[in-house]
Amino acid sequence: VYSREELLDIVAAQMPAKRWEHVKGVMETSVILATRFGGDPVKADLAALLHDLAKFWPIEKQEAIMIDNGLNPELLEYDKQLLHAEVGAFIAKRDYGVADEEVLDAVRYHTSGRVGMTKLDKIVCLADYIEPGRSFPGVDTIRELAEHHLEEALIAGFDSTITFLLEKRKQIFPTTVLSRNDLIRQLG
Ligand code: DGI
Ligand code: FE
Ligand code: FE
Ligand code: FE
Repeated sequence: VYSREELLDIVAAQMPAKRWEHVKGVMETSVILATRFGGDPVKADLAALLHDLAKFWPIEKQEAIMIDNGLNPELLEYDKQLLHAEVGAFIAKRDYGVADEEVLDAVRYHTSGRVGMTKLDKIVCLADYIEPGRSFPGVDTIRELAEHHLEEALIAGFDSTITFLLEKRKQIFPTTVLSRNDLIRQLG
């Protein structure tokens, strides 16, 4: 089991400096959102620290980890950018000794979301969209929504991803759509 200080160094070593700046932005934003929306800031900080740990690992290595360990085979049919979330949660548990399943789930579902997202899942997924280093069309609208409305902001985040994928003529991972629908259903 590693301390938070040790994990900071370990995670930073897995990625280029620019991506590490993103991770620090997600940590900072996750803690703010947890405080704002009644989440656990300690878990939010840890999940944010871990969320992209495998993002810059070679895709072949990510695929091998998925296959060798029987992780969600459906993911292998879609964009390779989806794998790092599942692989990150697996490595955090197996190699970094992270045992908190709520934290591991927030890492696992930070890209696609899931039906029945926990508050921690929502916080990390939203922070990933709006951390200070992010710039994409519509990000400021999502930031404004995030001042008061966790779910509305997250729906806007998923909408921006789905729009981006449509424009690029990419496949949409069904869970991404199901997560968005589930949030809309919850709001009524
Ligand atoms: O890892 P990050 O870049 O910080 O953000 P992320 O984990 O949310 O990854 C988003 C990337 O995944 C983005 O380039 C779009 C791509 N992607 C491909 N298919 C899907 C998808 N993202 C989502 N949410 N859903 C998909 O179906
Ligand atoms: Fe990610
Ligand atoms: Fe995301
Ligand atoms: Fe990220």
